[in-house]
Amino acid sequence: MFITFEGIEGAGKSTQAKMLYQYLKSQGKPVILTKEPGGTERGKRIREILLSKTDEPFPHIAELFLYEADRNLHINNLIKPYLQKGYTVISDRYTHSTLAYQGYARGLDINLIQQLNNIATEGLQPDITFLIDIPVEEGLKRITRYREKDRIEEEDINFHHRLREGFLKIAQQEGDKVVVLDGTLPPETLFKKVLDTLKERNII
Ligand code: Z5A
Repeated sequence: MFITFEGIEGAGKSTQAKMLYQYLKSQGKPVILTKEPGGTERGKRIREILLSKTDEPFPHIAELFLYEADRNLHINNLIKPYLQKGYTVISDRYTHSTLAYQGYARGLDINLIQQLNNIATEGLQPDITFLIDIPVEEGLKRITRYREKDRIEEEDINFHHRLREGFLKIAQQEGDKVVVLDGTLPPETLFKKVLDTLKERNII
């Protein structure tokens, strides 16, 4: 099974992804936790290019291609091989992030991104996606509490509002493939909802 977590910065998706990984591991299930960008060796180098700050302009198309290149490495060198070995793969971010960040927030063409997502993933879609939704101000407050903002997090507040709205729109369009959860709930309450959903759908 392939499970992805999505959301704006500070939503708490990494926390939920880790909790699920630890839970499945404790049950003796074969499971791997990974992330985008940077789930592979080469991907880590791409991540550094994407998130570091320099004075050189970063055209949106160049950024988009790097996320898709990272994804294609991720699919071929990690996700597919582990799925073939019978592992559950949990990814902290995947294609919905590109639609939300590069599409809805940056304003690149949604159809173009969908096409590139299909090429990069070679058609591999998650069995389920959890969108952890949280108000923008709350998410940004959480991240500035524990670390310095990266290049994308420094975008203006309207960027972050477009991002959250974009994620919600994607979830609405994708129906029950994307489960929206309230990220303002305590981590344990949220995690119970994640587990209940996965059990109800016979995913775990
Ligand atoms: N990006 C993109 O533009 N296009 C793409 O296609 C892809 C990605 C794949 C990756 O950053 C960046 O790349 C990201 C999108 C862009 N944007 N930025 N910047 P990243 O991987 O470094 O960071 P992130 O994915 O944005 O994660 P994050 O900011 O660290 O947030 P999070 O994973 O949602 O949250 P967390 O680490 O679980 O928790 C954040 C804090 O909140 C922490 O102190 C927790 O203890 C606390 N927390 C967590 N859950 C809760 C609850 N439920 N209640 C209260 N407090 C909580």
